[in-house]
Amino acid sequence: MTKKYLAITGGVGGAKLALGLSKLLTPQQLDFAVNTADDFVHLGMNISPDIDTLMYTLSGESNAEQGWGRRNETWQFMDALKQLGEDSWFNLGDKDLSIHITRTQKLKAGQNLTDITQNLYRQFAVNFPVWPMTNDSVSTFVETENGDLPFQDYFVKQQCAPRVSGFKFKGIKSAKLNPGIRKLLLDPDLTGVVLCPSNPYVSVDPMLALPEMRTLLKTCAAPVVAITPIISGQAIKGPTAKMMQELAMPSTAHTVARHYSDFLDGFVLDSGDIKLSSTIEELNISTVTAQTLMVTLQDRIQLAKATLDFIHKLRRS
Ligand code: FO1
Repeated sequence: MTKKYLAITGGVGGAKLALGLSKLLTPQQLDFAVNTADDFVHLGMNISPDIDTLMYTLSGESNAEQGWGRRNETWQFMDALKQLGEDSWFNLGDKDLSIHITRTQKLKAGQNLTDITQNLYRQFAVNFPVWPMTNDSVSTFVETENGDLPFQDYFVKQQCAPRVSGFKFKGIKSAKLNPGIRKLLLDPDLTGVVLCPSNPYVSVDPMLALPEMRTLLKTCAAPVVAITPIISGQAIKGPTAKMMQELAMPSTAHTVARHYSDFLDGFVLDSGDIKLSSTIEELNISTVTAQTLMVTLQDRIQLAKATLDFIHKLRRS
């Protein structure tokens, strides 16, 4: 029987492991569920950063230094916009614009985000089924010392500087989990679920907050395994560790494992954090160590392999 995995991913960090998994598994074996709570309307366009980051990463089109946006990008639109004195804090490359304009037009014409996304991925020769977490509109707001900030305002405009005290996912209660994700999580032949190393609070939590999602993860037939986004107390990229400190939690892999402890079967932590294994196992979560820093493509593939091996071990035990 074909093995079947679901990888749950947010932005740049998650996409790195997603690429590793895509090199080991076929589109028949691997689906992706993607966060859409970072999505926003900017300059009249519907932007879906995590969907696009995954698409560019899997197709080899991503800007490797930034992690987001396209390689060999040009910025004439942004330069012209700046000359007009208009809003230029969110950088939209000339080639990248074609995606936002296409998405906006098709949403306006009544297509749903899943169909639009899957068609765009096909144009980029990415054949893995990709499921936006929902077709409905959900927006993350970061609760800060300066009030509630829309996610991209906090993340890009204010460079994650304001102190964080919590998060809100506007629209979450009435949003429906994507039926494609629901179907996979109910499949008795599902082999494994991988929670990629994305920010637990702003990339993964919106997906977990969708009605049904947490229960489906608790009851699905397959082991659910998360990979740490924190190595030796530091986030490789992004504000995860800073958020933990501001939320008065230790910035450790243990905090991440505990965050998912109601549904998690296994946790991959960095080899340098091996001392945390026993306290994570006390949460009834199996652990394995691996090199979780992904610099090269080989690192991504190796971590993906360690994750899949771990899932198989958990299935046997
Ligand atoms: N991140 C930035 O730090 N600065 C930007 O100007 C920026 C523009 C941008 C445009 C399109 C896109 O798909 C992503 C973009 N990102 C930018 C990344 C994005 O803010 C984050 O990747 C996610 O929302 C967090 O996961």
